[in-house]
Amino acid sequence: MTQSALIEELKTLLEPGKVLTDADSLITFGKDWTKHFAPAPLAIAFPKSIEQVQAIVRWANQRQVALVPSGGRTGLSAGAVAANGEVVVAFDYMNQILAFSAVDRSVTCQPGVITQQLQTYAQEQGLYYPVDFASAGSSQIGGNIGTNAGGIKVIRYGMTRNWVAGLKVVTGTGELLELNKGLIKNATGYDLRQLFIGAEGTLGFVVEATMRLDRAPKNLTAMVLGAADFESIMPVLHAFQSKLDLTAFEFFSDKALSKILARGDVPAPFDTACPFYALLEFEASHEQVAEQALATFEHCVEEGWVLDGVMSQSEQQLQNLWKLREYISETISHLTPYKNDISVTVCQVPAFLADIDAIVERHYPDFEVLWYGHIGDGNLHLNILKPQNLSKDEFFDICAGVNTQVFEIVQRYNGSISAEHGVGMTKRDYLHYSRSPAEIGYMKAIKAVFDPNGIMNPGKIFPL
Ligand code: 2HG
Ligand code: ZN
Repeated sequence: MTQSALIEELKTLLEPGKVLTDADSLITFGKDWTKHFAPAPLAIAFPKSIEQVQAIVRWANQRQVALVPSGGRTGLSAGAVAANGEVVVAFDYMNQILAFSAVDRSVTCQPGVITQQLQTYAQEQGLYYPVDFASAGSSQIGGNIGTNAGGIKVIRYGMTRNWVAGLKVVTGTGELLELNKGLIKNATGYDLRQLFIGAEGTLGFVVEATMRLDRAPKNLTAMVLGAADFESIMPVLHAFQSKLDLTAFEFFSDKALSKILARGDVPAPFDTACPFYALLEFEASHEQVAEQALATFEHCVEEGWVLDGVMSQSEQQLQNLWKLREYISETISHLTPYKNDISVTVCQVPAFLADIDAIVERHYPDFEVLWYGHIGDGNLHLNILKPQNLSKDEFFDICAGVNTQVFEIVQRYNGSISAEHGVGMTKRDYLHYSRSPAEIGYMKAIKAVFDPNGIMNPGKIFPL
């Protein structure tokens, strides 16, 4: 069948105008925030109902057409990139909040609901959706579930997985499954819901999700602390965690901070220059909590771990302190960073970071390296910036070599090659550094059960 005949057939499954093939749409909807792969989809399909999603999947099986799910396309691992003539299934028209239960503290959403839309909706009900990250204004719930998104509050609230009470999914055969149906307690064998969370659309499409909400936090307060050296950050974490329930514990290097300050629109936290900074957050629900935080800060200064610090006194100051950390990724995006999103257990972080730093310094002394991330969860973002004298391709080729060395260290520490961004295409060749051959074998067997014809996001997680 010709490509145009396929497109005409696809159009009959959807409402008029809901299949796009113009060059702009193919580029826009064919890629995410990664820069490694050129988008080349066949068409973009916009279903408006579960039935239409099922019809697309059945048709794709019949015609052996690969499908790529598309949410807010903010991914950083090319999990939503269509580079091989696939049909992109975009959920922009399935973007409604369908139901709310105050008693269950749950919201039922279509997959195209923007993360921030869910956060705002929760707030309007006096509740809280705690999964949060810089791209929450664009990313969609379906994509958050597909990648098991993490972000800045994981230390307290966990990842997206913790907040999914029920899922409706269309499997790779077009079958609709209702998984867990919002239950808290359900001991009836395999929890298939969990398989679809973090599956990056390789098993099927998430077409509806019931998300849990939490009580709203009271008087969130942030501190930014300047650490004497990297080793000091872990005792600081330990000191604060033994006194307070932290809602975040992030870090960034002086180099990362200098990029933020160069923007000119974010105030410096204080004047003292420090090699690393920690940003921590807690609920100052009453006076004693803030006093406890200040006493712990003083203890950290006396120990020589912390050189300077600041605590937010207003909502505006809280936001400004968060900008120091949350704006980093976007601020450096034009510098073509080579990204790594790696994790180890928290206690191993200092030795792990030192080992990676040594490798990069020894072999790639000309590369500018920025460290930041969710250090309270053991999740580090290693960003290497492209030197001006290298082309994008030359730079990424060299970085592939760095990757192997970094991932050997990750493997030695029993860490993860992707803490929160997913495997997608950028890390599929390295999966064996984090998962054993036996595990990968079982993973592939699971995919074959839900997607026997291999039409669901092929080439993601595993090589084609
Ligand atoms: C963050 O924590 C995001 O800011 C992006 O996960 C990380 O830019 C990155 O490498
Ligand atoms: Zn992150």
